[in-house]
Amino acid sequence: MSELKCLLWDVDGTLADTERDGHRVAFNMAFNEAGHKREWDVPTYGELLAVTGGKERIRFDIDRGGMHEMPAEEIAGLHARKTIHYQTLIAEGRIPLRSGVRRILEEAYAAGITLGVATTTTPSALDALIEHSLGHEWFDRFAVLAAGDIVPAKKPAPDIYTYALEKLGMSAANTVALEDSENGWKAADAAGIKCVVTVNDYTRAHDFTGADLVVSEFGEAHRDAIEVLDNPHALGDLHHVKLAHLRQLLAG
Ligand code: XBP
Ligand code: MG
Repeated sequence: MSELKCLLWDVDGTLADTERDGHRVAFNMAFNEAGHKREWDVPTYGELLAVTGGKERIRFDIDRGGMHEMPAEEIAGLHARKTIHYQTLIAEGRIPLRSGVRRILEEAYAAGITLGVATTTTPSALDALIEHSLGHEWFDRFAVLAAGDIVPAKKPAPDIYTYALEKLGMSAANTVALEDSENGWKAADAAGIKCVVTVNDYTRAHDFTGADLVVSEFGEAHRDAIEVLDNPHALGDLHHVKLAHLRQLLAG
């Protein structure tokens, strides 16, 4: 039995549905601008999401014959342009937070729970989402923003979670992770952190066997009840996910 002291948040797909209408669109803008005859449509991008990290995703598409060969510096340049396009899309306010995210964040912050981010996304892309979707004050409210190439191995490796815990001086036993994908859940699990999964259209069919709670969204009291896909700890009253449920996961 442990006390909940820390929440570690994934970003893409968890805080907001950034992949389909944010990252994917920005990749295509960068490809088009650079004269690459390549467009990642919605299903293709779903396949490519098996690989975390934008540069790694381009490399993967090259290796499977989707794009022509290019050196690492060119991939990095293409990805840098993609990140700029992504920041612009986010600044236009196109990507709202998912339901229940702000409520849980605010309740946890008010309760003195340490908040952190553990993501494979690029730091400047994360900054744009915080600034435009969450609000500037959240730069101070997150005690750590662990992102991108700060660790060599991206999710499903546990490294980004281990890094965040070390930075915070926090134990995995007092922490819950919030994730949306199989790679994300595996990363949290490999770091020994209990994990709540909130699925989206890209991740609903992923294998979350062993996750601590799997839901369609965190939800809100005034909206329809969320869909509970897996509830192995038998948490009660899951109309929407509350901070109390996250505490219960560690208490049980
Ligand atoms: C998701 C990712 C990222 C984004 C693209 O990160 O794998 O690569 O798709 O971002 P998470 P970059 O779910 O861990 O937040 O192009 O900046 O890598
Ligand atoms: Mg994610």
